[in-house]
Amino acid sequence: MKNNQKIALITGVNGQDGAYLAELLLKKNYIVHGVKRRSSSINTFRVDHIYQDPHEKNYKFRLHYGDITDSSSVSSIIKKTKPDEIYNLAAQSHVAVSFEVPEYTANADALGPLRILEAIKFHKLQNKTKFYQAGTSEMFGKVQQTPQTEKTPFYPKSPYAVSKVYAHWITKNYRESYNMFACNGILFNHESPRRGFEFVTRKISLAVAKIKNNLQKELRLGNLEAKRDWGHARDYIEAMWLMLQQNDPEDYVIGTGEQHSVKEFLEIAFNHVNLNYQDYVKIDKAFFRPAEVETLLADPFNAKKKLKWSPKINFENLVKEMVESDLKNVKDKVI
Ligand code: NAP
Ligand code: G4F
Repeated sequence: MKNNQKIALITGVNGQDGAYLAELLLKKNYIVHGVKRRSSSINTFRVDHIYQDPHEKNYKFRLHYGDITDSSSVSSIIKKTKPDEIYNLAAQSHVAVSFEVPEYTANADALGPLRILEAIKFHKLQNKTKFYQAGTSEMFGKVQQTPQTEKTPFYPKSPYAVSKVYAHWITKNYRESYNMFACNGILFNHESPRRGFEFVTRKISLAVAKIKNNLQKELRLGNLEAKRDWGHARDYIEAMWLMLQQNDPEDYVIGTGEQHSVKEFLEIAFNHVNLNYQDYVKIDKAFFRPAEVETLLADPFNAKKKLKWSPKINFENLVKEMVESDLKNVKDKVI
């Protein structure tokens, strides 16, 4: 290991964002440690292409078993790796699921970041280790002002969002109490061909590919009127990294400043393969939530000004990239 080589630790490394971030950091010559949790089926498919033999001496990428609901594993991984930067991306990240497993969601999404912050303090790494917390626009919930900025008050509408509000404030509290370099990214929805299958965008892109290939007949969805500020995950992980490269730790809203409905996503996705979504989509009450977030729209002014960050991939290209990728997945029979 060279002296100037930075060490990063990513929790949730096999998630959509974790995999893109690991690639970005490796490209920037970091040594990257990732936390994977034990599962009865293999769950490292998004990072398999960068996997390295754990016996490799000059490794650049290494995975560790751990779980952010387990303080001892969090503490021992941080002690072992002594990272310059920790990106806490691990979470039970599905809003609808959080209504079904609220206590687990709080344990992972609220107390998980607390466990990491405590471990940094316990191992006296607060002058070395910078911390990124994966915050969310869901915290704005029943929006109190449009568009939403870093100053917009939170009004969370799900166990997921309430847990993330705790995570936001505990990160800020450790920054102010212990002078830690700790930042909250308040990220609006971001998608990609690596998005989990149960989120609405990926559910649509995969359905389009299957319907086009006569492998699926209809697509059952919930609220089509919901509006989101949708960007591309590849753009958003750049913003996470930029936050930790600044002189001072701050919280930033990250989004495109453009809003689209689920219906608009459907229109572009189905039109791309010359189909009309109205012929295939059925509304199913099972996909409505006990409480819905109707509208989210970012004002990423601070990120543009201070981080010099702006999104490169627009909504239409995002939708088309996801559909194209799933058409290929279906053709190659990898899904
Ligand atoms: P994702 O694809 O669902 O990935 C979440 C990752 O966390 C997965 O690798 C998962 O592991 C891991 N994980 C879950 N529970 C864990 C636990 N108890 N211990 C250790 N690891 C655990 O989510 P994403 O879209 O990449 O999002 C990354 C982060 O940003 C999340 O915190 C999410 O809440 C937040 N966020 C996402 C968005 C968005 O639009 N994507 C917007 C705002 C904020 P498995 O692979 O084993 O399941
Ligand atoms: O794709 P979604 O499940 O994303 P949601 O709830 O906005 O949450 C995502 O973005 C957050 C950032 O704001 C993240 F913090 C969070 O981790 C996650 O990544 O749903 C988007 C919209 C909702 O209004 C939902 O009600 O689509 C609507 N929808 C309609 N039918 C559906 C469906 N959502 C899902 N998942 N499945 C449906 O069948």
